[in-house]
Amino acid sequence: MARKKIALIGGGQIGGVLAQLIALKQLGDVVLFDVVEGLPQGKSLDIVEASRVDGFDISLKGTNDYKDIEGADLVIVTAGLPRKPGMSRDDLLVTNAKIMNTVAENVKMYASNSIVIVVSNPLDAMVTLFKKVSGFPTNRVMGQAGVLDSSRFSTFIAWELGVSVKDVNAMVLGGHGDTMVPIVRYANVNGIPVMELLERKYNDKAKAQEVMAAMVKRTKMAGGEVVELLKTGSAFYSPASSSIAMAEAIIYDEKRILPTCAFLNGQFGVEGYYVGVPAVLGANGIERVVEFALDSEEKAALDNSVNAVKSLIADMERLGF
Ligand code: TXD
Repeated sequence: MARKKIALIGGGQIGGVLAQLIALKQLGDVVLFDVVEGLPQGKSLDIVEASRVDGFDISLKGTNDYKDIEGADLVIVTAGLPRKPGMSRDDLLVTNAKIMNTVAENVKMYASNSIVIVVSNPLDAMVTLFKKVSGFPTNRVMGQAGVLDSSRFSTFIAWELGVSVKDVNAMVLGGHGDTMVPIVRYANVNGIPVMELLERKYNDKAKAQEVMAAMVKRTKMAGGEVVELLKTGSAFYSPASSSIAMAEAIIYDEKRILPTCAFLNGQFGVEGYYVGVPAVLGANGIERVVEFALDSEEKAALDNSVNAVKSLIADMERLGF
């Protein structure tokens, strides 16, 4: 069986880690594209020179020429500027929209049958723009945000409860901004509700709620927390790992239910917008969106997040994209 061809558009921090993870997992052959001369070539060479040590056989090619992505099965887009301290994701809108426009045109030209995972910020707007410019069907264009936001939430829960993070299931829905919606009601440790475990730990319902509220808040601000520490850019290891989880679900046709920035056609009461929701990922990309009943508080939080996405898209359209 021929190996999959994976094109990474953007050879910066996330792009480099993506290339290395794909190599280590032998997920497919990699073409790493960037506009900066030498950067993708240098990173590819550096990674491949560890192939004997790590024991992988895939091919890695760094390039500044879109032609090299020809026929890619999967494309992961991280091209665009990251945040600096004090910036919101939305501050990146104009610059990254220009970049995404070019990226989408070229992916359409050279890899018109590919499945695309967009990672660049502001995420919900960049996925929407990619879909619009490429004209690809909605099952083949998705965004990565929820896998990372959910992993952050799960990590904080595991630390708080002193349990393995492998046993924590927690999901974050909505847009990839400060209005994101961590779903507390269904957060569990091997099926046991996290709220029950917190109440038992503190023997105090109010205290348990306070601790959960702090974890929810930290989850929403987690990207900014890393930006403030790094000062020169934003998170890149965890966004890369999260994108790879989605890529694996698609390449291996796993049918995993992952929180995905997906185009909604009425699901969750949303019509015609990209929003983070649980979706089945498999060989056809987004195979279906998984709906479930939200309580009134969750519904209000999701509506609020959807409104933030809508105003971001309206801003982008006003700017001519
Ligand atoms: O979970 C998520 N979705 C995210 C998203 C979590 C963290 C960061 N996220 C966003 O991903 C971040 O806000 C940025 O918009 C992207 C990429 O973040 P990264 O940390 O990798 O940024 P870098 O290191 O600046 O890399 C971006 C690369 C850089 O090498 C540029 O030269 C390149 O993008 N670039 C381009 N590549 C291709 N085509 C064009 N036009 C282009 N312009 C710049």
